[in-house]
Amino acid sequence: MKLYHAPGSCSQAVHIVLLEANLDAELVEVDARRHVIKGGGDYYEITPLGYVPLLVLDDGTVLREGPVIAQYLADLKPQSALAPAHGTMARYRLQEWLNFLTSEIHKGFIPLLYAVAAGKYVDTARPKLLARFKWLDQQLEGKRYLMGETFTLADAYLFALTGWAKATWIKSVYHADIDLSGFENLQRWYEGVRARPCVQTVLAREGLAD
Ligand SMILES: N[C@@H](CCC(=O)N[C@@H](CS)C(=O)NCC(=O)O)C(=O)O
Repeated sequence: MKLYHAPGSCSQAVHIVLLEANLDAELVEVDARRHVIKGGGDYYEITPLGYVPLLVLDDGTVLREGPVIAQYLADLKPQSALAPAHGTMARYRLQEWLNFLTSEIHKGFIPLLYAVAAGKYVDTARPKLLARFKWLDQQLEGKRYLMGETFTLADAYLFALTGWAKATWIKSVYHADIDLSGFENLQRWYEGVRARPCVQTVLAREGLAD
């Protein structure tokens, strides 16, 4: 398998899932802003959509969309418990989280990340995103992870996205300018995920360790 990814982007979630599931894949780094492959090559030749993550299986099958790639990987190793079994209510709960994260948080960040180009839209986008994070903070009350005691790929996804609000590299490149420090459950959860050995390894590999 080959995973096209960009450090610190949403593909970080898939990178975490790979390690948590103890799976091997060749990592191919992409500059997602310039759409070039590290070491040379036009990323648009790999995918006309131009975005990461992208998984290419050994038989050439291409799988796209982070939440789907993450589920595919988790299902290769059910014993990792990164995704509950298909057909169970818990699986639907996981998909509920993934859809929320992708549409409400991931894409909710976009106007902030591209604030200069977004103009006034950022004034409505920021409170909306903050409201979503506030709700997330409430959901994490008394819980170790999003789905309870077990770390799932929803945690990996939220971790990558929450990093966008915290990371100074984001502030220097984009203008996210969103303060999550008041959300205590979210902060506790974030530190708990960050301390996981696989997450530490991913952050180090992506050049984002403290
Ligand atoms: N719907 C896609 C969106 C992926 C996405 O937005 N990737 C960003 C990085 S977080 C990217 O590669 N952006 C470059 C671009 O859109 O040109 C998914 O969920 O996998």
